[in-house]
Amino acid sequence: MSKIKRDKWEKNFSEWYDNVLRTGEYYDYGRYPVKGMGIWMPHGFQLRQRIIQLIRKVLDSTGHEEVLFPLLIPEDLLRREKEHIKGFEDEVYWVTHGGLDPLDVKLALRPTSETSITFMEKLWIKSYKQLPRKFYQIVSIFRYETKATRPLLRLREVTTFKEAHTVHASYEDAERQVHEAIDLYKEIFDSLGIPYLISKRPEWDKFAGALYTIAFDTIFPDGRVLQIGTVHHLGQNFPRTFDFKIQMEDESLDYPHQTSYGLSDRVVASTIVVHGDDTGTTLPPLVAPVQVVIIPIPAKDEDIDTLAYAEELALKLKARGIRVKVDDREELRPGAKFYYWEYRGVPIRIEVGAREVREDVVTIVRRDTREKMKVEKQELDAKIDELFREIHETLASRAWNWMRSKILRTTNIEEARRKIASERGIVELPWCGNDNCAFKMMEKIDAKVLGTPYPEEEAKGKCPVCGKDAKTWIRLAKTY
Ligand code: P5A
Ligand code: ZN
Repeated sequence: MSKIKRDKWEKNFSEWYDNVLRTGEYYDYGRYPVKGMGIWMPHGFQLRQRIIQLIRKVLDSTGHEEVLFPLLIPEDLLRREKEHIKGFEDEVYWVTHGGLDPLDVKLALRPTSETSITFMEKLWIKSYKQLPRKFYQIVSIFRYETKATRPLLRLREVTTFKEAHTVHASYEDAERQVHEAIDLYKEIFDSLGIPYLISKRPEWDKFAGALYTIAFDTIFPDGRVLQIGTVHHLGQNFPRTFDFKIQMEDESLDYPHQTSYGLSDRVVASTIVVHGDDTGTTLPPLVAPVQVVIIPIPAKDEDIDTLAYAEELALKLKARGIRVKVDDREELRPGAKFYYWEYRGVPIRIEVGAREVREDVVTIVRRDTREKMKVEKQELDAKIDELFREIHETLASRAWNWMRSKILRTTNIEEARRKIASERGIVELPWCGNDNCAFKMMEKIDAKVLGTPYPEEEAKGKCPVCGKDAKTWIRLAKTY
């Protein structure tokens, strides 16, 4: 049924990715003279903007309050929580001068904002009666990443960092917030048709300063795993080091509990990538900057004005709030226009030629399946609504099926090793819960531990390293 090819997408992903970002005018990377930093180009910027809108809508409607903190964090604040700074020490950019004067206190470009936000929360929040409180901001953060940088995937300036920070009177309430955050992230990823696997990260890979970390991962076409979002239970760690105490219900003074959770440019990248194919991508209609493109095919018969017909259609669609564009460029042939909009992921193309005008119909081509259909003009509105829904469903289920096909459950370490070596993806093995067994698996399979399924999932069988009864599954993969 599908005329979609995904050979380059799957076998030559790296090249495919760079090509789509550039040809589709999403993100210009590798040419600006600072490593790890790129430029959002107009089309990419529009997509990013719509994804931000979606994130805002989800957070605003669940009691999150948007704020905006300074970019700079004084050194002593950033250093207070010892585990936190240990985790970020190598990644911080420092501002050391104002003009020619050396600064008394070095200032960090925020790598994340737990410290600056906790500092202010202490001034704002005095009592359990003010809790819970949920803040978020969408800002640039800076991390001097030492692993190989990749456009949108590993940046040194993360420009679309959505960070949420919440405060609670009890451990349990913070844990409830972790669950809410997971549900909200599911909603966001589902709205974008991005498939995910949720794992509790192992102790040695949790966020610096957290009690535990729950992560969302997706699988990229090359079989490598990308972490696309994380939710952390921070416990009382930051309040303790900031001496941030509040009045509790039983009149005592105690430290509140926190959570934080974050998304980044990786969400925009994943939206482009998971719905990709050999001639670009299909963007989910919800966030596609252009949802319908109309291409007039010049008619030989001079009495027939395909452009006027196209513009009339566009006006009607626009009036219904649809993001529509008529490609009336004279210098490009229709074929070149098709190609141009395919890279930009436009979900629906309408072709208008002499026949369409004469018969009062339109020809519609779905970007996700390339299926072509003829529709009566007066049925166009209903057809577009139906197609938007169908395209979203088709994209999401294709992406989920593809990801599921890359996950292998096995009790055999050698089989897991072969699978990772030949096509990567994710392997799941029974695990006794002992860290040393996990390290052995990493070594033998030559992959990284992602963690254990969340919510917890019991595994039957034996740990293939020590032979003891397995408690749960453990996931391993090659990661970005
Ligand atoms: C949660 C928000 C935090 O920083 N503090 C505030 C917490 N968590 S995190 O896991 O370190 O980052 C959140 C998500 O951001 C993405 N990410 C990146 N994206 C692109 N380039 C980077 N260099 C980068 N670093 C982190 C990941 O998706 C991560 O889950
Ligand atoms: Zn074991």
